[in-house]
Amino acid sequence: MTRSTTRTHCPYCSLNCGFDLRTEDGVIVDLDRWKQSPLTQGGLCVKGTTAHEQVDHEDRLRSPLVKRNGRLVEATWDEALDAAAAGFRTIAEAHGPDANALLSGGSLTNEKVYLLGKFARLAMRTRHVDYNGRFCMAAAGKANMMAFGADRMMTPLDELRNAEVVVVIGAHISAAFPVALPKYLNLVRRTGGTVIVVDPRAGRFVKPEDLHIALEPGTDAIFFNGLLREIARRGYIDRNFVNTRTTGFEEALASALPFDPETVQRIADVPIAALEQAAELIGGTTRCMFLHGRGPEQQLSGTSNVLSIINVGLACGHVGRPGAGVNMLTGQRNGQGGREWGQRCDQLPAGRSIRDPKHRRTVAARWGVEPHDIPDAGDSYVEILDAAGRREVRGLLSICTNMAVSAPDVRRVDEQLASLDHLVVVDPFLSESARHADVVLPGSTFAEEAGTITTLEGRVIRIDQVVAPVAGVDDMGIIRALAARLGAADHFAHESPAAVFDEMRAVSAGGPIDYSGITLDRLRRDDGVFWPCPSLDHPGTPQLYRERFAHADGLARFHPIVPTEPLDSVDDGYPIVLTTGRLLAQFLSANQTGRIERLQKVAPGPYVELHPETARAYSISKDDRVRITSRQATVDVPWRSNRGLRYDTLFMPYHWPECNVLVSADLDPLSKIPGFKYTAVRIESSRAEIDLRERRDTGSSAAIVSESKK
Ligand SMILES: Nc1nc2c(c(=O)[nH]1)N[C@H]1C(S)=C(S)[C@@H](COP(=O)(O)OP(=O)(O)OC[C@H]3O[C@@H](n4cnc5c(=O)[nH]c(N)nc54)[C@H](O)[C@@H]3O)O[C@H]1N2
Ligand SMILES: Nc1nc2c(c(=O)[nH]1)N[C@H]1C(S)=C(S)[C@@H](COP(=O)(O)OP(=O)(O)OC[C@H]3O[C@@H](n4cnc5c(=O)[nH]c(N)nc54)[C@H](O)[C@@H]3O)O[C@H]1N2
Ligand code: SF4
Ligand SMILES: [Mo]
Repeated sequence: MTRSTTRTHCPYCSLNCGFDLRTEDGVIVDLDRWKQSPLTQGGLCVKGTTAHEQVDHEDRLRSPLVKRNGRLVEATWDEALDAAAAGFRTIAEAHGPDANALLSGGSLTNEKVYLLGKFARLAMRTRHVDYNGRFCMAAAGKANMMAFGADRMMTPLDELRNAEVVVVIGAHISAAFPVALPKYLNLVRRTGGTVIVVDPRAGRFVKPEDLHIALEPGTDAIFFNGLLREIARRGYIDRNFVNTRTTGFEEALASALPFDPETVQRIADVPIAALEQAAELIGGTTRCMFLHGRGPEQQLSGTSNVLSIINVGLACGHVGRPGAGVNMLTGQRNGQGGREWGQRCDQLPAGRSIRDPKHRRTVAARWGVEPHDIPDAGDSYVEILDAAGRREVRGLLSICTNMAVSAPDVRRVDEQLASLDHLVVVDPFLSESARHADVVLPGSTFAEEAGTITTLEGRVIRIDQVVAPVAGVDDMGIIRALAARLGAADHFAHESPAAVFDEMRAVSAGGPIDYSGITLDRLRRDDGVFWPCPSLDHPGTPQLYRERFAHADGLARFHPIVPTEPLDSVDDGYPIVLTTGRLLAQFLSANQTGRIERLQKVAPGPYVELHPETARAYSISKDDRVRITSRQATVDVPWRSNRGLRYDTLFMPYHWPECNVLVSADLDPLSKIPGFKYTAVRIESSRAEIDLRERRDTGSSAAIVSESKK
């Protein structure tokens, strides 16, 4: 028997907890904690301890599938790859290359992200390539680019040790970042510091001694404008920092002046005393760290919401000093690298802009093409699906994303996928989206590939291959095989992920996201390396912006914020806000975690949370189901009581399609992120008999009842 042990990282969230996987004769048999793993030090949540169970799972796709007579049937790799490529070729010939599109994901390694961006531009020759970070980090990334000139967490999380005040804004730490972060918050509390939580719902991580600001959903910019005004009134502006390191303060402050404490109380439902206390705590310390999650970001005003938080951080000078920072919490394991390496519709690799002629020239030279061979910027994720609905996009390659659960207004997504002439899905498991596919190619899991990942902190780490791909070919092999069939083999001749990484380092040299000094050997030796790292002897850059920001003039920018009403706002017909998010035991569309028995037991299917008083007001009793109607649709689900919620707010975990049936596909105009965190709904008790919807064997007892008229 051959035994071996390989060090790797959890495939789910951006904390990237490390562990060792033990194999016997090429099969994973167990997992050992890696006690010194960066950031999380051997910690693992229940998803991590079971992550390896997906690799050899009986549901794994072990053979490609092609649609024949309306049914997906097994095919050989050659048949399936030929059919996949032929579909894209036929569409391009008849309707032009922009009639094909590619959608991908932030769970892919940096190498695959890079190859996919290149594949879209040089093999499919389409403008339309985007990825699921559009649903996730788009608003935070856009705001960080606007304010600071770069898109990366500015302070490594270990600086939380030095923080006196931590402000957690719309991040559900106990479910979404369950390892390391709760410990840091406890440390802050134990050492006499304060945790401020800005969230309409109190997650388990919120403690009685914290200052919990249960604002009305969708009102972050109002609250943070009010906070800026109050901090200025109390004389807490760091004038020296503002004068020497930033521009635009006066305009930002002017935009905040209408938001006096009474106005904030009236619109955002934040008590005047709470606003004053927050202003005193945040303004009165030099060691304050902001951590924001998707709460303020997945809104139609997501970008301005984040900018309003940044305004407060900059005004107090909470940047670049010990225990300080305005930090976004990236979500997927490679949510950071996923937005760096060119799979975004407006971006070339290493954060280079597709619209900047100099960047186009640099990338074209490395790729051995002319700048005009690289297509222009294309559409974002939801816009690509919309174009499919209009039959402007007719072919779609979907790899590592599951829009039939995760995109807003999923019933419309089902129609859009059905109206495609050609859908190719690459996924280790048959997903809801793959049911619409013409060709399904078995994708790889984390254990079947090598490469690099960039964690939420901006730390580049290394993934080693543990076992051979169960279907015989891995994702990179699929990309290469398709490229060859589309006549672009020369651009994808890399022998290994390491060769891809070397090309990426070269493309990044001297650019905004510089990996040129990072080598796989360094990643093996160290705890990872933070970018930018421009040379082999450069130590990497854990802390950004100590002396300058990434804008050409080195200054950060304030932005005036004019809060807007949510488009889908509450009214008499839809008086309650539905907000959505995560459960500890499931990951995103649950296509992986939903197959792991231990996780399914804890979180078997959809439900909605109501405050018990809200349930009483609507005469909903314990065993009733709740019928929820939004302007999109109606669903029927079981409910659970949660005293940590506002009376006028419901929470629904999003891991099952019942949730996004309700959410509209409207977008934040600046970042094109959907408003997953705010849907106006009405509720009633539902005791009616209903048809149960078929869905894996999750034991889901939810039902999608009907479509409501807009
Ligand atoms: N277990 C688990 N962990 C995960 C994931 C998973 O699927 N499962 N996914 C990963 C990914 S991709 C991501 S992006 C992260 C997401 O991490 P989080 O952003 O922490 O996760 P969410 O559950 O979406 O929680 C958002 C929080 O915002 C609050 N909120 C809702 N509306 C508002 C509002 O208007 N304003 C404010 N201030 N708050 C509001 C909600 O009550 C909730 O507490 O998690 C990562 N970690
Ligand atoms: N209502 C609501 N909707 C949301 C959110 C919310 O808070 N509320 N959150 C949004 C957020 S933050 C995100 S990030 C998106 C995520 O939305 P999705 O893009 O749907 O994310 P996943 O469910 O991870 O889908 C990834 C798919 O790729 C497969 N996969 C995983 N790893 C690999 C790999 O290495 N190779 C290949 N080929 N396939 C792989 C998985 O099996 C899965 O089917 O959802 C968003 N949708
Ligand atoms: S899901 Fe996140 S917290 Fe849980 S083990 Fe994996 S990386 Fe760690
Ligand atoms: Mo995400």
